[in-house]
Amino acid sequence: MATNVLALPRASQPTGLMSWITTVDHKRIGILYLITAVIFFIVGGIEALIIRTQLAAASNTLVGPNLYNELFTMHGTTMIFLAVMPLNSGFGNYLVPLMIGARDMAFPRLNALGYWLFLFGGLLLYSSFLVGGAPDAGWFGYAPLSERAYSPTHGVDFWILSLQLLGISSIVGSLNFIVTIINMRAPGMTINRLPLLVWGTLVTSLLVIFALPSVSVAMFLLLFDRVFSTSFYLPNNGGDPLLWQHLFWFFGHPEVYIMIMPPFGIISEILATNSRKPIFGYAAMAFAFAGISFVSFTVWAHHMFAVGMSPAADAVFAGMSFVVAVPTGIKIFNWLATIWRGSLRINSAFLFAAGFIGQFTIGGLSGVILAAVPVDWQVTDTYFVIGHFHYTLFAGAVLALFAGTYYWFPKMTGRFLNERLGQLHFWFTMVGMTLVFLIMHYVGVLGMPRRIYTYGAAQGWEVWNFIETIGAYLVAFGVLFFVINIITSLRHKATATNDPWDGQTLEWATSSPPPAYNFASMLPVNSPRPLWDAKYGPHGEFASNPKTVDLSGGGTATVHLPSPSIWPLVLTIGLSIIAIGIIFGFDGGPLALDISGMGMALQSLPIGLVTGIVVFFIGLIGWVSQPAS
Ligand code: HEM
Ligand SMILES: [Cu+2]
Repeated sequence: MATNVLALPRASQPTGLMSWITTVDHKRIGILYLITAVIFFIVGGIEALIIRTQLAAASNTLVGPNLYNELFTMHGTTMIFLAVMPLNSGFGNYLVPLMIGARDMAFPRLNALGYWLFLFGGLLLYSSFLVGGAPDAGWFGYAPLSERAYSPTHGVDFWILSLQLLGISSIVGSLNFIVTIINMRAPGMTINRLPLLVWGTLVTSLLVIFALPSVSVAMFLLLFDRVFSTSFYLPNNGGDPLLWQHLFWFFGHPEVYIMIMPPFGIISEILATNSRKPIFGYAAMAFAFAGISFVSFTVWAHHMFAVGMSPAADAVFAGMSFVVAVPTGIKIFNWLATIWRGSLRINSAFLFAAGFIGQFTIGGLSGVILAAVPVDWQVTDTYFVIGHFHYTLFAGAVLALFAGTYYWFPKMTGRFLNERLGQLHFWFTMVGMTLVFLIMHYVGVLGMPRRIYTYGAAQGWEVWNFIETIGAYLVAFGVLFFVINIITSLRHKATATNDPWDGQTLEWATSSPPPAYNFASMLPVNSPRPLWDAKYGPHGEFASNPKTVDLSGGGTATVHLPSPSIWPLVLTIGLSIIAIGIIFGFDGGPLALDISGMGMALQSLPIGLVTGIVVFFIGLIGWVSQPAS
């Protein structure tokens, strides 16, 4: 990283909107990720509310079966790929370089590319609503349901191609995190001193690299089936639907850990600081991250017990699924031990983190129940499963991400979020989510299948569904308080100091918000808590008279920073046009130019695809010919 003292001339720096469009600053990119992902979270939440409103009464007619299929598919896809994963990327981008004492990510432009691909992937997915229908085959898109014959609109094509864009986004983001964490740490910040959020991000990035290609391949094969009439998954022509399921879940199971490990890291940071103790069992926590990720590659077929695998396969996948509980349990006990006898600061961040431990544990336990093959046979595809995974994803990932927002908002904006609104948000969320998701387990055991748009009064599910829907609205009110809180707090005066929570890690050693170059100087790093060591001494010797630390240089340092770039956006636009060109460029689609009269072997030219490739190469050439800084 360049540390020569050389500031860019002010005039060449874009300002206003342009400065955001061309930014390569990891903090700004992190904030773009966070804002965009919160908007998608709200959209996915509105879809959930429509689903829940439809199911509130028996034989309801608010939405019909087709729209219902689109709604749950879009809800699931949105929450996973457009809300939780990018929220993790947002926190990671903002915090990882600060926590390891770096000036930026290793590849700042690649970082911007990751954000633009995320935004355009999301927009592409949602544009399907406007042109003929959204995807409707569920978030795991089982073939042959997702084949052209059973899902004839372009919805699934949009789904495939936007997920490919999002996939590239995740891969480049993960490579960037891995290289940054391996190569850019401050002197003394060895692997066994990394803050746990950095550990969580590192492990998640490795999972993305190993798991995502599987689903990318699966989706290309499905695209070939749909666009070029191959038959990878069509049994009539010798294809195999189970191939899809294996390729999908080889990604799909690690995906749940991809979503949950950065939140594990967030929780660890918050509980330690707010208990005014070091995290309990640091090494065990780090090993548990590694253990969970390894085991997560050996359990994918627990999503497929009902397809009729051999008893031996069932037994192995069930056994390995039980094993996941061991490292996860280690984490839960270590979090409890961290709080134990701490001098607790009970604020919104702490409440959400503590709520996470309790609720996530319930999700983990129902997971162990589901791993028992005969139980799974009974409740597979019922609301029991929906209840289980919302306990891990909502009670897990989302609660932790709320906690992280309350905790790091002062660092990112210089402003505190309001505590009263925060606690209202917390209680509405806790009560609401328990009503929705706990009751789901019960109606599931009563036999209510997932993905049904209505049910008869004689089933006896109505009262439970009604209560669930009330719960969903409580959660929505909680989110409303959260959004109001963010908007009103941004209008208040900036009162946050560098280190409002007496933090342990380096992000609290610079100003709030940090200067563009993060740090003007660096602390020696001799433990996972370099800031505590600096304030209190390695053995707490200055505890009664802590030293103050400010590494920001008061905004006076001049540091050579990477120059802004428009090319990541251009490259993304090219890839998006390619995607649209593929969807509409074949089978006589509107973007297929008829050239049959020109006497060439080719009958039609996919002009969208060709245009996209041209734009993509313009972007690429611009990118490589712009100097790195
Ligand atoms: C207020 C919060 C939420 C509510 C009320 C809610 C409600 C629901 C309901 C009722 C279904 C079942 C639809 C059906 O099978 O007919 C569902 C499915 C699903 N939800 Fe949520 N959800 C919420 C938040 C989340 C979050 C945060 C995530 C992920 C991070 C998520 C991921 C999913 C997924 C993956 C499905 C499965 C979709 C499918 O079957 O293809 N949900 N949700
Ligand atoms: Cu799984």
